[in-house]
Order: sequence, then C-alpha cells, then structure tokens
Amino acid sequence: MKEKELIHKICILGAGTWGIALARLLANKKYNVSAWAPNQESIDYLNKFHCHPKLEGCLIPSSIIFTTDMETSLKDADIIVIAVPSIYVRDTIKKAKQFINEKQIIVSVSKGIEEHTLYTMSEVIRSELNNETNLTNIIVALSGPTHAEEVAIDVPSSIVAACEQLEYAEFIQKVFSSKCMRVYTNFDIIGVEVCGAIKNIIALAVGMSSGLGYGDNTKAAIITRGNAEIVRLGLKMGCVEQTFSGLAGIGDLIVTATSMHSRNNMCGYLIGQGKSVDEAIQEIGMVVEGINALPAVLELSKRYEVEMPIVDAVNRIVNGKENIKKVVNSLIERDAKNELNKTQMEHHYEKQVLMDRGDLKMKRIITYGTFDLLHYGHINLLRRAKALGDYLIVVLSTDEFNWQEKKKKCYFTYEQRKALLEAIRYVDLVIPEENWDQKKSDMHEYRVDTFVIGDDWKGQFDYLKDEGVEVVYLPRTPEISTTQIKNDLHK
Ligand code: C2G
Repeated sequence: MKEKELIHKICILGAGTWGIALARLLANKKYNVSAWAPNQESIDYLNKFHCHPKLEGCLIPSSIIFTTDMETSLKDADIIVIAVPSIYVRDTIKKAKQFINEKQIIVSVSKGIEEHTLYTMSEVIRSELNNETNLTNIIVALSGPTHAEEVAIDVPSSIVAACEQLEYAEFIQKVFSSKCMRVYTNFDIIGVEVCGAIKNIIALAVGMSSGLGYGDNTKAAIITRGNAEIVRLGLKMGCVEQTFSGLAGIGDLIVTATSMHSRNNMCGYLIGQGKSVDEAIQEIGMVVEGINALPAVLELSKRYEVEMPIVDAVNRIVNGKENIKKVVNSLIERDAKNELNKTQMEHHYEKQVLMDRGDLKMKRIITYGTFDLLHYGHINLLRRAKALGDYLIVVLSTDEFNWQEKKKKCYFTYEQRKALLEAIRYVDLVIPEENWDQKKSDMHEYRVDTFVIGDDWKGQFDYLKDEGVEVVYLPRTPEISTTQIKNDLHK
C-alpha cells in the first residue's frame, strides 16, 4: 500500500464542478494533480483564470494542470478519479484504458446507474476495463453529502470511501481526508452507489413538491418514504442495511433534497413551477443525474419486484408527461401502508448483522433443541452459550422433526416455541431444525465459531470439530426437565 509520499500524481478525469472541487482538495494537500476534460475551451479558461463560473469563491490552486490530453494526464498517476457525468463513464474508460495500468487505483465519484446493464458506476468501470483489456484495477467509490459548491470553499463535509477490500477504502480515506473533509469507510460499495444514484430521483420529487407550493412537511414525507424505497430495493439487491442510514444514504438524500445547490432539487422545482423537463434542464445548464438514472432504477425495481411509488411518479411526470398535480395527488391518495415489512426486513436484517458484524470478528455461537415448556434449565443453557460469544443462533426443532425423529409431542407449536425463544435477550436468531444432518451445513452457512449443547449429548457432536468449529458440552441443570414438568403436572 503506497504511503502519501509515494503518491507521485493523481489524475482526475472530468473537470466539472465536482472534479475541480476534489482536485483543489488534493492539490491543497500538496498532491501533484492533473485534471482532464475533453473541452479545450473550458480547459483554457481554467488554466487562465483558476476559477469556475459555477464555483463562487473557489480559488483553484495554480499547481493543478488542466489538459485535454488524456495520455499525459494519466501518465504516472497512482490514483485516477472518475468525475465525469454517469452517462459518460463507460465512454471515458473506453478511451482512457489504453493509458491505464492495473496498479493504478480508480476512484469513482460519479453517481448513477447505467441503462440496460443496470450497472452501478464501479461495475461499468469494471466491465469496461475487463472488456478486451482484462485490467483488474482496484475500484473505490467515493460518495456522500458533498455539494461541490461547498467542498470547493472548504465547508466542513463528510464522505464515504467504499470498497470490498476495506484496506483500499482506508487508503483512499487517508488520501482524501483533510481538515474540512472527514472520510468514512464502508465495504458495501454497491449499497453506497445505489444510494448515490437513486437519491437524485427522490430529490427531483422533493423539488417538484416545492415547485407546486407544498411545504416542509411534504418535503420530509417524500424524503422519508423515498429513503424507504431505496432501502427496500437495496436490501433486495443484497446491500447492507446500515449503508442506507449512513452518509451515502440518508445523508446524501437530505443534502440533495433540501439544498438549492442541488441540480436535481432545482430541476424538480422548475418542473413543479410548470416548466417542461427540457426547459428545466436547459435552465440548470448542467447534467441532472436524477433524470438519467430513471430508466435503470425503474428496471431494477421491476427486476427485484420492489414497489417504488415515488420513483414511478417522477418517471410518469418526466417521461410520461403526465400532469404533475394529478400524479402527486395520486401518491398521497395511495392506500395506507404500514411502515415495516417486518418479516422480510427482520430476516434480512439478521442475515446482515451476521455478515456485517462478521467483519468486526464477531463470535457466533449455535445451539440446537426443542425447548418445549421453556424453563430455567433452558435459560441456563442459553445464557452460558451466549456468554461464549457475541451472537447466539438457536436451531429449534420443528414439530415434524420432534415427532418423527425424537418421538416428542410438544405442548407448544414451533411458532410458539420460536416466539418464546426470540423474547430471550440471549437469543439473536432462531431458525428451524428439520433433520439431524443439517448441522454441518449450518456451521458454514452461519459461519459458526462454537457449537454448544447440554452434556446429555456429550461426545455426540465431536465430528463438528472437522468443520473448524469448537464443540462445547455444558452441564445440564440437573433437577428440571420438560418431562419432569409434565409428570409433576400429571400428579
Ligand atoms: N437443557 C439443560 N438443562 C435442562 C434441560 C435442558 O441444560 N434441565 C439443555 C439441553 O442439554 C439442550 C437444551 O437445553 O442443550 C435444549 O434441551 P431440549 O429442548 O431437551 O433439546 P434436545 O431435545 O436435547 O434437542 O439436534 C440436537 C437436538 O435438537 C437437541
């Protein structure tokens, strides 16, 4: 991993407001920065005046070299920042890859999802680098609540550096951290990119509501329900739930949906005021990523069968040319919904906790049993099992398994026994035990560290050690058992 002094040069492809704001941040940290853009006129202006018409009060360091020559710009760069609008990312990489070597780390700061492929920007970059050139560069996404206009004048900001290989996210964290930029890391790069793309559409909706004259309540409602749509889709795509309540998620959604710096918010506002989409984009004069993201996000919501009424409404207004008032009212009149889709969210959340906290070296314990007529002997077992780690999974014998295999007729059904176990604070997850042989695969599926069971089973499950699992037999609580309870109640 290169240290700071070993970074000879950073190349920024895309000298728009965000590319320039980042170039300035890096140049102020004394990095050698080159910024490329295709347009000679804008490059000449930047080299001559060291300022940008859309970045008021921003003094661009003269050390930054602006050029239209991609090869020179990329030469000897250790880090390449992709800061072009999302619809130009593929084409830019196509042109750049002949000058790229795979030791260079690529940082994507474009927000969008590609139409047809439904790829996020890091996936677009990856596919283009692989295409004929088989380049396997590390790609880090950098995304968060960071309007270029504010970063360009050192307004304190925060952002997320996301990469599956966390050590590279941490490397980029160091490179981009400054006294006014606080960088966090996250391994969930797809989640970070999905948030960054879809929040632009929600911001369009918020702008539209303001343009229609609706108030802050409406704004908050659309932001909240818009975030719920992003979370629903993201979870179905296998993203990590916490990403959506982080900087790249709700953080970016708030800043995009509430700030007049936001082109998406402004564009929505103009449409709400009665301008056509084209007139609104024309007036903004810059790329409106929310408009570009619509087709792909709609396609994703269909592919993953996720209801996204706000995204759908924005699409009907932008592409369906439907009357905005009619669409907005139809949204408000939709059938009432409960806020939590508990089962799906609950199940996914448990899985996510397992996966996320797994990276924090969480110790996972598993135990099996019938747990009928729950009593303090069971509790003693569960408490001691949990004390051996951080996360306790109880694999609960189903009614069929009990009857067929253990000849046990339970007093409580599986669902009742499950609910009782889930109410115990030692228990983190309850899953069904359907046969004697599932233990081996359970150990791998749930990445178990330790198998625990009462010592009435001593020696029966030692074979699990071959699965890399510690096997612990805990002394039973002697004087109590479910059978005992039944017998006593019989007398
Ligand atoms: N237990 C205990 N003390 C008791 C009663 C039970 O420590 N007085 C423990 C058992 O040793 C077991 C757990 O509580 O670890 C659940 O007990 P049962 O419901 O009787 O479980 P069992 O029928 O033994 O099922 O595949 C393994 C089986 O599912 C275990």
